[in-house]
Amino acid sequence: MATLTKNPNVNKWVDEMIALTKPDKVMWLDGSEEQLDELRREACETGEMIALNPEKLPGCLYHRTKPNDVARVEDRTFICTSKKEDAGPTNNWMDPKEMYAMLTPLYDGVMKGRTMYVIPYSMGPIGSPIAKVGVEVTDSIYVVLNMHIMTRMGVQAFENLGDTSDDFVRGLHSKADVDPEKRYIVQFPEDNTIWSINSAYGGNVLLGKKCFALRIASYQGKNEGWMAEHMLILGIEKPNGEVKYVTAAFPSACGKTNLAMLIPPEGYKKKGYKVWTVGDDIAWLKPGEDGRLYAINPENGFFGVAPGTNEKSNYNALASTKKNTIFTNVAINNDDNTVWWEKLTKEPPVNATEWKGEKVNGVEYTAAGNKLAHPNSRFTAPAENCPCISPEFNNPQGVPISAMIFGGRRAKTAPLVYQSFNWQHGTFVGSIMASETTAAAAGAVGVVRRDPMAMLPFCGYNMGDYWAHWLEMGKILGDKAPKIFHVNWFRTDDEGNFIWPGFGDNMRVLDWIISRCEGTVDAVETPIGYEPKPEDINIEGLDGITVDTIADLLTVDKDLWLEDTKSIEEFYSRFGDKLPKEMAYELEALKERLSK
Ligand code: GTP
Ligand code: SPV
Ligand code: MN
Repeated sequence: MATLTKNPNVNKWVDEMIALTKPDKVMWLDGSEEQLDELRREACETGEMIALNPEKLPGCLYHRTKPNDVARVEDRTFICTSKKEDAGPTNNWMDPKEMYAMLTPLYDGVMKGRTMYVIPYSMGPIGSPIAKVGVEVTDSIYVVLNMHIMTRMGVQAFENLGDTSDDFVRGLHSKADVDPEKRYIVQFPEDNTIWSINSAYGGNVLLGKKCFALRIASYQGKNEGWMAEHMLILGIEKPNGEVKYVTAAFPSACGKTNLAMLIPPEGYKKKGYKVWTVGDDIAWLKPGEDGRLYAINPENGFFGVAPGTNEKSNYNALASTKKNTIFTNVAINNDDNTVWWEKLTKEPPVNATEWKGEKVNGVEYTAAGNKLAHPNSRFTAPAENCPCISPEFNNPQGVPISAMIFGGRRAKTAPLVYQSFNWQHGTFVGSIMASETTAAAAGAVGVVRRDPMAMLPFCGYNMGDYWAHWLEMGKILGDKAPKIFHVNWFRTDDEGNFIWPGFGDNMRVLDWIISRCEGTVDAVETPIGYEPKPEDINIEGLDGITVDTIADLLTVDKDLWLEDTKSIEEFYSRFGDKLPKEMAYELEALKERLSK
């Protein structure tokens, strides 16, 4: 099939990829429904995908990946820059020449007997000055159908690129044999190139997402004066109709999608508050003409964690999955050919197929302690399905950001919310983030690790240089910079139960954050930052939560924090002279305030 673009840079690169992987056929994705339907039909015929109940879940497809291929693989993810120090101590590194030499034989002829799909896509609204173009070649229909939901895919992306530009990200993916021993997810930031092989799962293969929109884009942002962050974007509409936008960076599976689609508690709804979703995972941020920081969501859909999502916990996310959605590694309810996952409903289906494909009695199976859906099972849902999608979602200019929020899962240390003293201190607050690990990446779950700005697995260059870039952006933005906050929804009591109700009630914390941005509420100065007075968190209509509970959620245990500073110091020491002196200064200042 003929190429879709005159751009010689694209055509030359695709020809090279064809010569390397030797597919039987090449198909350029123009984005038409006709073409996509042909692929859906083919995938259902071969069993790669399963069509779900057309009445209850119209246009929805099911897919299961190999049990060895269910999450991102951080130990097999590389940043290949010519100098090792440019990747930094938190990334796996290999010399680009060596990496290309090692991977080339794995790709040689890998698409023999297969079709190569060439996917042009835009990250960000077509025509946005912040958007960028990528081209992914892949041998997986699953990837094509997911990229269709997650990005603006098709010929219009080439129109955005133009006939001569070389500014596109080159993504080469092959599922190959899905061999975990030969699985590599490799970024070459200096070449605008991503090579991914032997996986067919999510963040490893939808190359527009973590590989481009965070790893490559963070590197581009440093060089071009903007930021690519692992952040949701939401708008809070006040009763007077004014909308304030905030971003929030939480590590994987720590509540971004939930916060982005939050439904305010009754009391707030009655007053006229609304929440609008702009993005649930990634934000690209750039100073606008008025000097403020503007954000776009480079994605066009949600690749969300399924388990735990239900009518009550996240109504809007669930509603987004009711049509034209792809489900990966959830369970099937065989009574009506729909899907199920843990906590979707109280009772699991009796007549179920668990995520690996075995037919089981769902009630007995879960009673024995098994999970029907994989903990990192996901839905890929079009953003346009979301009942609270922001009217600004496609605004090419993005939305102006008032506050940036960091957060993680901490059982004890971090309080419910605090505000940084200023941008530099806020950068420090982001840099010392820590969180318990989740099922979103392969490896142990529940281990506390440092995860600066929720970017540990996603920063495409030296994290020390990344902090320097944050400081630099603060200088450019000056007094127009967003205010920086930190939250923790996950403090537990002595029995290990979450104290804060979370979810929709997080609106109460957002309310305080917005009031701080507007300068309409006071705060208490603590060694770690400004905290609310307990009575300033609105608890109206909350069962079992008193002002004392809030006070408890806001305590700063100085001994625990001093203990924590030791681990920060150890973490910082890995960066050597790449650690900005401002960060070292902030750490010393924190220690001093805690010791007083
Ligand atoms: P990625 O897509 O991996 O980046 O995850 P995410 O950050 O979007 O996380 P998501 O919103 O999907 O939430 C992950 C898990 O956290 C789910 O099991 C939620 O039920 C749980 N969660 C989200 N918000 C809250 C909250 O406010 N309180 C509590 N206790 N749990 C929450
Ligand atoms: C994450 O792990 O942060 C995700 C899922 O959003 S993945 O696309 O697999 O990276
Ligand atoms: Mn994510």
